[in-house]
Formats: sequence, C-alpha cells, structure tokens
Amino acid sequence: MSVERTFSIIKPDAVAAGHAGEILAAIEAAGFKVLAARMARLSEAQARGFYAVHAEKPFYAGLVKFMTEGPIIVMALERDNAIAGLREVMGATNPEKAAEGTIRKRFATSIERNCIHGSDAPETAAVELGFFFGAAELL
Ligand code: 3AN
Repeated sequence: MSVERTFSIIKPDAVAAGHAGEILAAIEAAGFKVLAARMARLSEAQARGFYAVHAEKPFYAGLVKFMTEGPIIVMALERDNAIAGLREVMGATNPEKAAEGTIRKRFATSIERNCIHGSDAPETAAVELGFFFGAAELL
C-alpha cells in the first residue's frame, strides 16, 4: 500500500448539527493526516460543478440545494490507501445500510443528508482536491 491523498467534505447537515468535531476525530482516529482544511460556503454554481457527474440524476437539484444550505468543511487527507480507507470509515451512502460505528451510521439522517463526502477514485480525488485547494496548500 502506498501513501495516497483524498478529498473530503463535512456536509452542511453535520456542521449545522455540531458534529464536525466528532467527525474529524473519527477521521484522525482512523490514521488520516489532515493536510489542509477550511470552512467554505458553496455557491450554486460551485455545487453544480462539484456534482456535475450527477447532473442527470433525479436527486441532483435537491443535492445542490442541500450542499448550498450552509457552511461546509473541506479537507485534504493523507494516509496509506486513503481513498478506499476513508470510504470504509464513512460507511455506505445510505446510512440505513452503513455498518455500525461508521461516520454515516452515527451522524447521517438520510441518503441525501449523509454528513460526509469522500472521493471515490484517484482521478476524482485529484480533481476534487484541485477544486478546493491550491498546490501550495498541499505541500
Ligand atoms: P457517495 O457520496 O457515497 O460517493 P454518490 O457519489 O453516489 O455517493 O452520491 C453523491 C451524493 O449524492 C451523496 N453523498 C448523497 O448526498 C447524494 N445522493 C446519492 N444518492 C442519492 C439518492 N438516491 N437520493 C438522494 N441523494 C442521493
């Protein structure tokens, strides 16, 4: 296994509910190094761009509305096998199907309001990291 980087968002539902600290603690407890992190508020155009891959899905409009409803925390994370590892710590997209102890099982309230995002592949991680962070922030 090699050191890898991934991108994560603590979504508006979790920030509003005051779960950001516990989510970050779970990420750190799983061995991730936080390379960069900051609060952000997505514009509609940014949310549309970030989720462009889902543009044809029936849930797209609702997803964009949700992701723009309040502040988020964007993070660049590093660890061995970071991409798959974070998705394991996050749990399944639908919290009802997420394993016990995962972040989504603990804090998500629905398949849409599912508290955390994590990149799903090396290509998407690179694009998503570049969407929010400059190269100089990731040294
Ligand atoms: P994941 O976040 O687990 O990679 P994706 O990439 O399939 O899942 O979906 C991106 C986001 O879109 C999810 N995190 C969730 O907020 C939302 N989403 C996915 N599937 C649905 C759905 N069936 N209904 C509503 N929202 C959904």
